[in-house]
Parts: sequence; C-alpha cells; structure tokens
Amino acid sequence: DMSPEDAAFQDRIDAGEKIEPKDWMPEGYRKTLIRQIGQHAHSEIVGQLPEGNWITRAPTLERKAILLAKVQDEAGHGLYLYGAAETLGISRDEMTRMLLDGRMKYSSIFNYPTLTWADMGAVGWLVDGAAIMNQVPLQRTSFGPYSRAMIRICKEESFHQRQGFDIMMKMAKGTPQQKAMAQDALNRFWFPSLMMFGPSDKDSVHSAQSMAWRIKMNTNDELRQKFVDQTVPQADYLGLRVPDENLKWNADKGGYDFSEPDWEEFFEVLKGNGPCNVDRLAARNAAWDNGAWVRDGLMAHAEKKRARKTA
Ligand code: FAQ
Repeated sequence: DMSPEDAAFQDRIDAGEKIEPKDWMPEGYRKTLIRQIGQHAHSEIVGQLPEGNWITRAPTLERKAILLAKVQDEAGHGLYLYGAAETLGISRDEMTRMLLDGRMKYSSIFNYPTLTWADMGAVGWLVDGAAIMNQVPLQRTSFGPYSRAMIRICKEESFHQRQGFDIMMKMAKGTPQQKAMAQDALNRFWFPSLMMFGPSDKDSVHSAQSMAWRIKMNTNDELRQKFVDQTVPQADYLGLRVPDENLKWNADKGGYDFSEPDWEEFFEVLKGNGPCNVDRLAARNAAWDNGAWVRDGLMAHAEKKRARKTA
C-alpha cells in the first residue's frame, strides 16, 4: 500500500510530468536514480580506457584525431551524468570513491580487451550501437536532469556509432587479412554487446519498479531484441557473419531468433572476474592517486584566497 505522498508522486509520473531535483520524491526513486545514473557515468569514464589504448596506434593522423575526439566526448558524457546525479544529493567525489573501492558498478562491456585496430570499429559499431538503443528511450525518462543529459549525449553517440561502422567498412572491404580482423572483432564483441542490456527479464531485479517510475522505459529483453534486429542487416551489408548458429529470421514475430549470451560469464564479470576488471580499476585508482596533488593544490589555493579575504 502506498502512502498519500507516494500515490501523489505516482500520479505525476503516470501523467508524464518531469520530476525535478527540488521536488519531493520517494527515497527508493532517489536511490535507484543515483545507482543508475552513477553507474552510467562510471561507464563513460571507464569506457575511455579500451579505446584510449589505441589512440597512439591509430593507423592515420585522421583516424587518430577522430578517435581522440570520441574519447574526449566520453569524458564529457561522464561529467554531464555526474552533474545530473549530484542534483540528487550525492557528490561526484563520493561516487568516485564508490567506483574505486568496488561499491558501484560500471558496464560489463568495458572489462573486455581491445586487441586490434578492428576492435575500434567493433566498439563504435556495436557498443555505441547498444548504448544508443538503450539511451534513446531514456530521453523520455521521468527525472528531468537525466532526460536532458540523454538528449545531448544521444546526438554525440550517433556520430560515435557511425565512425565505428566506417572503420568496419574499411576493414571488411579491405584485404583478406583486414576482413579477417573485422570478423574476429565481431566474433569477440557480439555476445558481450548483448550483455550490455542487462540480465534476461526474469533475472532483472530492478526492471518492474524502475519501469513503474519511468526510470526505465523498456525491459532488458525488449531492447536486446531491437538491437539484434537492427544490427544483423548491418553485418550482412559488411559481408560479415554474426557468430551465432541459432540466428534466424522469425517472420511470425517480425524479428530474429538468437542465442542468449552466456549468463554465467556475465555474472562472473559483474563479480569482478572478467578479463580486464582488475586492470580497469587499477587504472582508475592510479589516475585518482596521481591527481591528488592537483586537488590538494586547488584546495590550498582556495584556502589562501579565503584567508586573504577575511584578513
Ligand atoms: N553491466 O535489475 P537489472 C556507455 C547489474 S553505455 C554491469 O536489470 P537495471 C557509452 C545492475 O546494475 C553503457 N552491471 O538492473 C559508451 C544490477 O546490479 P545492482 C552504460 C549490470 O539497472 C560507449 C543487476 O545487474 N549505459 O557507457 C549490467 O534495472 C562506448 C541487475 O540488473 C548505462 O548505464 C551490465 N551490462 O538495468 C562509453 C545505461 N546490466 O546495481 C564508452 C543506463 C545489469 O543492483 C565507449 N542504465 N547490471 O548491483 C540502464 O539502462 C540500466 O541500468 C541497465 C540495467 C539496463 C544497464
């Protein structure tokens, strides 16, 4: 049974109103948003690492400039999202500490290594493709600052996806060796990309409440299906094979049948046992520790200015 406050809040959600930071909200709504937006922000920041790995090794100056711009965009997305989460009463420092000591998550996908240049194509095409599929509906999410951040972010993500597809085109239509690299990247990134949408609906603990609050607009399986339906024809166009024996057009449902990812692997990655979890957290911890002198310097400077003013 709902309290009168909860019922009035649900009425606002059902009427499609946006909830703003100073409005009353149930504690569960606030907590869920801090979790989801915070994890999303951390994903953007940790998500810089797999691509950052290739900036110094991009094949041409033009490719390097494009990749650099994309990775910088991801830092920007992280900052908008931390800003949106801060309006809910948590600081960016606190969220960062929770990432660094493992109390908060980031997307499972960034725990896989980027082994070749073709992986930059696969990440842009598949990972940004999955991110957009998830984020376009979130432009209509009920929390105002999150929905406005999503509008801006989606514009940049579509550029990111196109640059990834462009790399895949070059590789897939290139020499036999280049085509083999593109196929290998698709083979390794296909199932991890499907995992980005979260566990299957029967194992999704948060979906029902988050959808009632319009924090989420679709179930995990709905978006995964849409992603497969959009991506398979793109693989055909590239002349590449999706690594799934069970992939088959199903005319009755108007979509593809496909194999589920290995959910045991997914839950292992969430527990910290993926191929790169240790490296990713070590890299973020090192960045935080190595930046301590900058934070200390800024604080000391602010302190000095304050002392001068009051003197
Ligand atoms: N990875 O009950 P549900 C990007 C956790 S895009 C890790 O279904 P929910 C752009 C979940 O947190 C990637 N953990 O959860 C980019 C929960 O655990 P908890 C980021 C996952 O929240 C591209 C538990 O499993 N995008 O970064 C994952 O209702 C290229 C149960 O799951 C967003 O974050 C996973 N894949 O649905 C950057 C989008 N899936 O917290 C660089 C916003 C589930 O209770 C390069 N987020 N879990 O301990 C969402 O839409 C939702 O949070 C879902 C999960 C759909 C991800």
